[in-house]
Amino acid sequence: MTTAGPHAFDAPMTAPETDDAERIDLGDGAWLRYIPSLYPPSVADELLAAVRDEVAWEQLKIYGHPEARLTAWIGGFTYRYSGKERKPKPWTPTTRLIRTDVEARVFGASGGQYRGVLLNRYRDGSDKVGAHSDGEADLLRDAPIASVSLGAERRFVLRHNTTKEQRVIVLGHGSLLIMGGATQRFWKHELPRDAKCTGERINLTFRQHRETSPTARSLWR
Ligand SMILES: O=C(O)CCC(=O)C(=O)O
Repeated sequence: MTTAGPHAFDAPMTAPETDDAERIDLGDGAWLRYIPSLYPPSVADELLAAVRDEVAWEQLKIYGHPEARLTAWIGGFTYRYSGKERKPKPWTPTTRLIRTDVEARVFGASGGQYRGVLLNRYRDGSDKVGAHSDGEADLLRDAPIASVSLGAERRFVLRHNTTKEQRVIVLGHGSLLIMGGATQRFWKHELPRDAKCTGERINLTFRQHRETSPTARSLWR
């Protein structure tokens, strides 16, 4: 496999190099950082309850079938993915607070920003998201995607597009997973069903969009 060369929209390789981050090198310029405790359990409990209450959840239909989870898109612009156009909802106090913490961990002093977050709410283990990559044209290529988990532990499965190599990470309450570099180009990820899981989980996935994107607006914040 070849590593794709530089690209006009390539993002800098940004990742927190801290002691509490588990570094996972996926090869070909793809990498993960897993921080098990961005938030201690008591704080994560409060954030889970607040996000659940503040956010206007929707159950979208794909090709006429309801998705097996609830979602929300928060940000300053319309997000196009999976053939859908998603109008944004405004930031809530708690999603804004989490965004600030995540930006500090991911970008540090470089001052990078996330201008949108896709939220997923898995009511129990029968909710899931199928294998996909977050590779929409409007996303800044190779920019770090930061995923905060609140609530029940779930298995997050990555599978390489050609070799089919598989990596599994158990995403814990209050954790932060960063997918960076070429991860979205060479790997797909999914959150499979888990018949044993009875608890609820909320996930916030922060993405960076191209400022030049036709869908980007000046209402970032
Ligand atoms: O819930 C998760 O951890 C995965 C969410 C996800 O894959 C996505 O929003 O693209």
